[in-house]
Amino acid sequence: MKRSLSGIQPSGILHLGNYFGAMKQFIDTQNSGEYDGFYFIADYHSLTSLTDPKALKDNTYNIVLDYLALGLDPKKSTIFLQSDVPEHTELSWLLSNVTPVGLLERGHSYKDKIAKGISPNTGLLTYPVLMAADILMYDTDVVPVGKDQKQHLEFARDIAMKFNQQYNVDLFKLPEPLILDDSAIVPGTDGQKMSKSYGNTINMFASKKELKKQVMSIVTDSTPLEDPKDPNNNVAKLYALFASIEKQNEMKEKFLAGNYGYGHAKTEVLNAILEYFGEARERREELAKDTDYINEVLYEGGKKARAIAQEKIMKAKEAVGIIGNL
Ligand code: AQP
Repeated sequence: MKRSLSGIQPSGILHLGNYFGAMKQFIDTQNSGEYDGFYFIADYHSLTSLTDPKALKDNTYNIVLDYLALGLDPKKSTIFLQSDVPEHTELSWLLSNVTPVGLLERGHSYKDKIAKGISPNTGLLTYPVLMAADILMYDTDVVPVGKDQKQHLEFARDIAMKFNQQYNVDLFKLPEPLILDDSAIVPGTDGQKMSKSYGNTINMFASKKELKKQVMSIVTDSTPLEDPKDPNNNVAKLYALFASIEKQNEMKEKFLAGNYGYGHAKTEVLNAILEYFGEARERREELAKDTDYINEVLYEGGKKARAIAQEKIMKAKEAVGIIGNL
């Protein structure tokens, strides 16, 4: 059976971009029965941008709830915390020594964050090396991710090849990205990539009041109500995530005809979100009452992942000539 692996950073609350870009595919691959799925919470990665310990703890717990409420099943998939498998950081160090700094400096995500005025720490630069370790540790075949992560996947392949070549081993498998074209990059309320760190998210499990506020804040132009509007505006793009082709075309026609305002369309988007995530929202409320169950899921998942990681790190250390006695 092929192995699928991916993670999400607990750097904030899960949003539509995380869901349609990544999470939905975790669940679809799990339910296809064709993959052995490993899905983790990238808590070490989130330290590159998050410095509030309480927020990190809350976000971590929230993402596990999201995973479970949206349909990841611990009986079928391995769900764990990155930090429960310290071998990830150990492997990251070994890999960093075959990774040219120039490669990391060319990272789109790194460059985008700098362009946004974020002052980079070393972790932000070396983020793709830790990500390569996450993936290569488990002989991963496919990595379901959003399009923004495509380059990081290429880095993971480059790093694997470099390590295998340098040490003349066949230790790391080359992973393939699994990217769905129609939700490759989900736009945020401002039309740019929806991102926790850009403050432009729509969080499907936010309170209904907050969700409404987020949807109503989708940026539109000032075309008067009665005039025709661009049918590919930000509101229509987000509606497309939920609606059938027929419904999408209906909305486009209404925009072209005029007398259909952005406010009307936003209300349709809000209703679509509430309907789409209605059941998951209820399940999530139930799951939130059972902290023991959440901890048990993480404990079991961590144990299973760690056993695999311990074997792999021994082989990696042996390849580079590190003698481990313990
Ligand atoms: N807007 C998006 N469209 C499609 N996919 C997206 N993903 C994130 N945003 C979009 C996918 O979600 C997965 C988990 O992402 P992450 O949280 O690990 O990192 P990220 O891509 O950096 O997500 P954010 O929200 O932009 O986080 P911050 O702001 O903390 O950097 C990935 O598979 C990603 O492709």
